[in-house]
Amino acid sequence: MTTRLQEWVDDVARMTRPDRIHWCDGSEGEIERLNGEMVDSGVLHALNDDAYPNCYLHRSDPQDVARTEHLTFISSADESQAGPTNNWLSPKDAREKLTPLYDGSMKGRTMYVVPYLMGPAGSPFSKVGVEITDSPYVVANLRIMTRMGNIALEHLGDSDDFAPGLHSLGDLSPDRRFITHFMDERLVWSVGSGYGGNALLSKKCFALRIASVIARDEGWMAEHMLILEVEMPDGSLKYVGGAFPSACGKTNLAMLISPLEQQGYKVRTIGDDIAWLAPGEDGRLWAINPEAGFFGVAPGTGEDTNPNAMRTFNSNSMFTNVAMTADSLPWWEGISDDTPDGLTDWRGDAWTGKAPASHPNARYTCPASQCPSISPRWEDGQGVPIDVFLFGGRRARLAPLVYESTSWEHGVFMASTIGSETTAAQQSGAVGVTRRDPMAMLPFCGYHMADYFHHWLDMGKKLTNPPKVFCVNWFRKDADGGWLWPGFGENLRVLLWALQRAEGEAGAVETPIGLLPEPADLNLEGLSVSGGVLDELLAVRRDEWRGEADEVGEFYEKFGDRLPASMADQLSALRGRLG
Ligand code: OXD
Ligand code: MN
Repeated sequence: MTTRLQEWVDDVARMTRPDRIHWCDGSEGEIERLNGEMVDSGVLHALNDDAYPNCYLHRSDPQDVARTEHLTFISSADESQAGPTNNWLSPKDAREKLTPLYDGSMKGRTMYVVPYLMGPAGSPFSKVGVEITDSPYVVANLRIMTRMGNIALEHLGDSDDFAPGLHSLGDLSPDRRFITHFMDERLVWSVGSGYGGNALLSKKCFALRIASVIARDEGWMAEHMLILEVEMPDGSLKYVGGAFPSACGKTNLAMLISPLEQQGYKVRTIGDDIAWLAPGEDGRLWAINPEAGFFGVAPGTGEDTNPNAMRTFNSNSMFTNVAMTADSLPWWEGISDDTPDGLTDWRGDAWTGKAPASHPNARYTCPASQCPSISPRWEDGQGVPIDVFLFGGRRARLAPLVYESTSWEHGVFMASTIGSETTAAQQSGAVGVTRRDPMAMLPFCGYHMADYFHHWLDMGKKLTNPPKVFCVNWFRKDADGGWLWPGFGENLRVLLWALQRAEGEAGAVETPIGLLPEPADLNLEGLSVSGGVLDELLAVRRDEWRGEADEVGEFYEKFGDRLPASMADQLSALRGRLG
């Protein structure tokens, strides 16, 4: 172990004053002991051991059920480095505000030192983080979500290159809750929340916010993207990176079941939430999934929507804020058609039927290795070469099912404009309002978003064979509010068009917003979608898009003259094409 690590652990212990310090080794014995202790203390409930062996339910504080973006900060030296879309807290103010909250915060508790590795062991992409936490629930989740324990210390060797993260539950009050990122030190401080994205510092804090800054400096990319593999009928393997705002079905898309197996199209999962991507010597962009587990939204997950997820979390998994049946099975809206009698709701009370039994942001945490669709290449240390990027949000109108960019710059422009209706994954703000979410990174980019656009443009210059960029929208509705597109597995048909376009094999028509398929360009075999519905799914209405261009213009104003000139040019060119 390095001196830097030991010194940091000693400093934290002096500040937080735990009763005990435990260095996690990641062993089976350790997690068994820890889970047993949590069952004894009521932090976890063991679920039905026949149907869900080694699975547990955790009920969080009802005030602590989602990421809290308004309490999440970037503590870069200078406010302008954080940009207009992040909350900024000066490093000095952050220390002054948070130090008293950490002062003695671990008294009577155990302090866990949790080394973890992001990325496969031995991969040049992989990075080590160390989280100090007083939450055994966080330790158990980190053990699923990352390669945790000795494996990380071995990767670190005698290097000092690790990202430290300090987490304490504090008193769980939102009034004393802060999550901040000291960018110059690659350090995260989080206090006052035990919820996933606020407390599992490996995920949004390190693998996205901190990593996005490291990636900018080192010439790679940390993105809020799923990675999936498509095997074509000739046996070739294609790779898709997909960025969608939270709760738009990334996990379902990453695990989709091919409706075209008989035609020889197979789909496998590499990752469902985060991708680290770097240019290869071949001029392509190569990606790894730095995580080792899935932290998915439970409600809406069922046999018909995501059977692969159902097979992934039925052992060795953790459930948070779901309901429970009388037989101690986890339950949520969408897992079954019928609602069993005798449910206990997510708060632990007998369910009255007046509100959802599970929290809308209830989660499962499960090992990626258990996923039936996991690709044999998911732990390939070299990563996989990305053929196409998909960007999408939830748009009830306007955005067609799919459209393709005409250049890398146009693709970066398109990706910067995606928007989505807000969901329950964000604790603050109204649900159902459309907000712009460039590259689905708005809550996760650790620096000025305009500089992030520059970085995307620069990366394109380093790639002789960049991924083709597409926007998709599975969520378009008809006048009566019904979905136009069946979604789920059928989304493969859209992916296939994109992959064929990347190979120069499928047709497209030019429109003012980009290239669109005609219905005949899509593989629709076995799918019953009427011609009228397809026309509506692929409709581009100039008047609506003129309004959209105005909104994008307003959004871009936030960035002032830091916005790359070529993005402003793309917007004017769009306006020109719309007339
Ligand atoms: C997540 C999120 O939990 O994006 O992955 O909110
Ligand atoms: Mn996410």
